[in-house]
Amino acid sequence: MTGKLPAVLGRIVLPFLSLSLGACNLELMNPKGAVGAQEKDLILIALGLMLLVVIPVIVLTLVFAWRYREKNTKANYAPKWSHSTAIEVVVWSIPVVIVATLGVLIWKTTHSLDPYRPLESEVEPVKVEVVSLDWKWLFIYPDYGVATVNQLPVPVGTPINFRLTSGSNMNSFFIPQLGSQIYTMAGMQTKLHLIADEAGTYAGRSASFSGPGFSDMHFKAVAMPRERFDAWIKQAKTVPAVLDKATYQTLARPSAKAPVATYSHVTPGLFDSIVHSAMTGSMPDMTHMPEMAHHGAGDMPEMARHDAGHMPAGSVSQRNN
Ligand SMILES: [Cu+2]
Repeated sequence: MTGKLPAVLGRIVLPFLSLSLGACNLELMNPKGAVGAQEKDLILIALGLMLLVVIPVIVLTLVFAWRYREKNTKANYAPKWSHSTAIEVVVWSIPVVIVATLGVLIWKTTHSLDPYRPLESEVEPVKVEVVSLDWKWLFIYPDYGVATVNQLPVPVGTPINFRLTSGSNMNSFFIPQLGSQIYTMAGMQTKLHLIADEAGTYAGRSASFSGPGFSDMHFKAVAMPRERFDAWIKQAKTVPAVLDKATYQTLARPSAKAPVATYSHVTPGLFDSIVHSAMTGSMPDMTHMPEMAHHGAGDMPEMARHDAGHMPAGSVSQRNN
């Protein structure tokens, strides 16, 4: 019995640990965009600061255990010892300095890496509207009127301004190599700003369990040079499939392992109507919700309701930059 336990632990825990660590570290430690790179630095700095405590504690534990072992007659024997100002100073001041440093660092980066904060760039951003569905990702490019499922082509070196919502369960949108993850929730809108600095294909996933099809809820973010992106848009506009209300409702039905798809035309305002439909329980007209209907969702926070983009352009752009 006792002999079996470590073997079982080894068989279950070790592969799991190496898998999870391997999967996370490789991607998080190998960022391909400015946001991801800053987050990598932040992780490493925070890790280093905490190791300033952890490593001495581990080393000193071993040193003390060895030095004050029973058989060592050379070590001081001090049964009455109770206080050392020097030790108190070290034990308190180092953690205070570390906590203060971490505090300042986190305060600053919480603001500089705020997912809602638009990225500074000379390049005009590309807008993408993300809808998490059971169990697939829908990406709408409102400026181009095209949409994709489970594939996210983006131009390199261009800020991507995401607006995100969910057509059903709560999910978490995450492209580890590009940076911050953010939640998607039905009836609400979240925002995220990312950039890819290198061309390549990056894994995207939901980082929030959302049901039986969740394990296959992957997508690929494909960062490509601007010319190739423009060519892709041109090509996408020739695809026969269109994303209208009926197509969306079919797409929104639960299904696992949804294949990559492209739609050449998206009904304008689809994203906003998906946000609103979660509040009213029905799929409204694509144009605009009657004021009664969505203002009747009394339990929604004011920001969330009015962040949905149907406000007069001036007031929205002022608040949202
Ligand atoms: Cu409103």
